[in-house]
Amino acid sequence: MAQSATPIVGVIMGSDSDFTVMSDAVQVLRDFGIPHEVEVVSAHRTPEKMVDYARGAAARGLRVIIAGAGGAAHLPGMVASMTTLPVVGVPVPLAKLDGLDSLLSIVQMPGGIPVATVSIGGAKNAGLLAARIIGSADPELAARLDEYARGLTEMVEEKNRALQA
Ligand code: RP5
Repeated sequence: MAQSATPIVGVIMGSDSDFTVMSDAVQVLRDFGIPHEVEVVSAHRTPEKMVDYARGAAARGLRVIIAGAGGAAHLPGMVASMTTLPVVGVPVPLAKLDGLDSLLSIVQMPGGIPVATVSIGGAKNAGLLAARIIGSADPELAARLDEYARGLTEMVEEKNRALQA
């Protein structure tokens, strides 16, 4: 899958200041060659853009949305309320409460509107979860995700061999 192809994963965040965290998700999508787009969409500062983005996402070809925000992190949940695409939420840690506020704002969704919430600052896993969702209907990508998992196993074994040397 080429980067120039139509994006199938949307990475959105409440502020450009979130990109230091969210870039980990983007890196995973790049590494797996998954066409994606990156955009600042704020639930509070650009509410109408958020509505348009969420409502238009599926029709534009997106299959997964990764949404990151910090503090009063309403973006993932609000987007999930306006699309049936899977939404992966990333709690971005801010200085004051270390991301606990972001986590609770994203994870405590009411029944009926799911957001798959990763750990505080866990944008890498958000990228991998999006890849797994896409990979569930893409055997070639699924094979590369298997290979990635085998690489993690091998890395641990190498460390064990080094410990025993
Ligand atoms: C949230 O407010 C954003 O997601 C960001 O994490 C936080 C702070 O935004 P800035 O003041 O850095 O733009 O909506």
